[in-house]
Amino acid sequence: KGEQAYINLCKYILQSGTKKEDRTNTGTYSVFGQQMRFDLSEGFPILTTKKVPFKLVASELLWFIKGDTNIRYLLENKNNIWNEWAFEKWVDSNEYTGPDMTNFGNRSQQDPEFNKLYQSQMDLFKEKVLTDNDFARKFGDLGSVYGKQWRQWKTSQNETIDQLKEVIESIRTNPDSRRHIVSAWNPEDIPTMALPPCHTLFQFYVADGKLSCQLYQRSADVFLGVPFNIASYALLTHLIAHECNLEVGEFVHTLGDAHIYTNHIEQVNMQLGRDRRSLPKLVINKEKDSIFDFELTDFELINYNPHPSIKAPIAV
Ligand code: DHF
Ligand code: TMP
Repeated sequence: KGEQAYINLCKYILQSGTKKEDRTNTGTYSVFGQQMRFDLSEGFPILTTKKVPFKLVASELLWFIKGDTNIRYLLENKNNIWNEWAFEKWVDSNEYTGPDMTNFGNRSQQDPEFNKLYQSQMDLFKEKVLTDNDFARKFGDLGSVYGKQWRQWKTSQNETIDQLKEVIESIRTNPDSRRHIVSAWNPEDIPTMALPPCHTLFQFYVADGKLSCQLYQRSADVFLGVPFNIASYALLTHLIAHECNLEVGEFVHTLGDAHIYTNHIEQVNMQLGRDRRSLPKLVINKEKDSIFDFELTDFELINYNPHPSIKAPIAV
């Protein structure tokens, strides 16, 4: 349970995972079908064996909740976690006239000269997304990703479905329902997405006055993505419980392809050598109740004293 489940998963993948090639040409150790459980009443389940940047988790979640799919909002909040996938669309387009950026993810890790070029193009890209509205509209947008599907799922009748609003309404009015589901997986829209959704579908469950959430994540970068995903869905569950006057129950994290990239192994081993610490508490501004009104300053983690962060390259 809890962070120990995460640690056990890492050990299990390193010991028993299949060596498996992947889309990014990085290589992984991978297992299929795993589940971790986090009791949210025991404290906020952010990892303590490495520092996870909570503010970045929170601004990404607020971005989903707003229904936004453009990285401009993230950049305005100094959040760079989605840059590569927007940048890729730009450098692959015929409007891009700079140096060749083919395969920039791998090359920037292997070739220091290229990395300098890449960093300067990335800085230029960020500047343009932040200051040029037309450019941002064209290249800052990741397509019909999470925010779009959660808030404005397009129907065949050209109407939209606000899945997030509806699920909150159904939790409030019909807590026993077994249909509290939000899906980001929209087969028709997959071709328009910079990255098909990794956190694919989630379901809420109410029992004994407590709200639980289960996520099905089809693909899980266990070192970089998963610590964010755990904290993000824990935060989402807290916010919805707050709005629905429920206590928090469990976050159940179910993983499809759960993998550790071969260039993260050293980092994972370092993390496995550390002891767990006590969990922080999440404090939410009591004056607000709608999930759609929250801002970054409305929640805070107290007593989060993790081991230092551990850097690792992300597979693009
Ligand atoms: N691709 C891959 N290969 N793995 C991912 O986890 C992933 N996640 C995405 C988009 N594409 C992805 C969105 N979420 C980081 C964390 C989550 C995330 C993207 C990136 C990340 O790099 N985290 C660093 C700190 C980043 C920072 O401080 O700016 C970390 O050490 O946790
Ligand atoms: P894929 O589309 O080929 O599965 O690649 C997506 C990669 O990103 C994969 O390593 C999983 C990882 N990922 C997460 O772990 N969590 C996330 O939230 C996101 C967006 C991606």
